[in-house]
Amino acid sequence: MGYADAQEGAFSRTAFRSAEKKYKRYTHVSSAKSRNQRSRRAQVPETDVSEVLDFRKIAGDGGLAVAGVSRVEGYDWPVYKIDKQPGFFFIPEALTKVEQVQWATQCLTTFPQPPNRTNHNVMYGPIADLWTAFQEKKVLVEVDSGKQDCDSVSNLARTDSTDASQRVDEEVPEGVIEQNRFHDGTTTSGVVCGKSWEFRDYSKDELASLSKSVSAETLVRKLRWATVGIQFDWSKRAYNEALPFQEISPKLAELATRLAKPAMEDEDFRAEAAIVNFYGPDDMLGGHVDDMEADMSKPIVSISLGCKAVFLIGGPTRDEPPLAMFVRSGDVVLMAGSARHCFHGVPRIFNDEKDSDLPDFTTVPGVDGIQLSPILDYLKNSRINVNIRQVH
Ligand SMILES: O=C(O)CCC(=O)C(=O)O
Repeated sequence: MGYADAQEGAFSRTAFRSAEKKYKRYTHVSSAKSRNQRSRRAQVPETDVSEVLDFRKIAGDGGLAVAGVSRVEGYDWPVYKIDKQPGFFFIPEALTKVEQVQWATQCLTTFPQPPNRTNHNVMYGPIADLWTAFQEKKVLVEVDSGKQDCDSVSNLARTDSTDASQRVDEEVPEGVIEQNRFHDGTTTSGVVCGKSWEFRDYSKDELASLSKSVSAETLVRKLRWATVGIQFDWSKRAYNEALPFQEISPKLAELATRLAKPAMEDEDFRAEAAIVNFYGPDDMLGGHVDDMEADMSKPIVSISLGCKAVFLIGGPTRDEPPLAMFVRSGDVVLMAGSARHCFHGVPRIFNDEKDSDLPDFTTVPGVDGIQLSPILDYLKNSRINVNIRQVH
């Protein structure tokens, strides 16, 4: 977050950019050469993942030895460090299956609740009870509120990442399109004075007569981020403590403090803010540096839930070739010290059943009466990342 230099160099052929292109998802597209030629389907290149570091293989029975990767002593569970990345730690399977389901449930139900902001704020203002509305098949409609007050922070779209207009098309094989960028940089200010949005039950016929409406299902599908704890203003690339916020819950703070231990010296990590990223199959997060926290030596505690992904960590410039590694549901990455100044990103989500490496969650109990199957259905095609920060 903060994302210094996120746009810079996006056009140039840097080592980081090359790695993103190597791992990103390509999809088939038909290309008609001319009116008289038959359209043809291009060959989608297989992604070569042979160089992707797999910590589960390193931690597994017989432990695969990888040069430059070693286990950190002093913990009852496996914690790994990488010689070339001081301050970077990887904890495979840090969360149990029960914890993964519990936190995924929180991410979809509680974390997007106001006063926490999401990418939808900019268009619709605060949306309460999105997940419930999705379960009840509700529709968000624009209504006259009579109020004249407007959202003073209107431009909160996350603009940290390169967008689709920055594609380097000459490298894309003919007939293959690149996947959508995760954060599209949209900065529309959609909050109109005197109008607000409410969830309602509408029949299809009634909906046809409405000019402005969007289903809760679409809103869940298009949910891209939520900010928890001290709120972050993407347009200013800074925390905005003037915005109302709820403190990080003691349970999340306790989890983050426990997980952060390998990257802390003598004191305890204090969880003050978190960003929850929601990735669909075609989403990615472009290379960036998180540099908005006052004390950059403190770790970012980054939890993966749902489908497997490729995570890249490079150096302080995009010119340094990044290391690629798989992150699976339950894995935790810590970035502290000099690793905090390194470009990182997520170029690829694997949502195919054979590649997603989703644990079997069917035996896991649900949370607080919330129906589990829609949460598990969501996870089948998505990845959620919760990254927790100490701001001060
Ligand atoms: O999704 C991830 O694993 C990384 C997220 C991240 O780098 C960020 O939100 O700054």
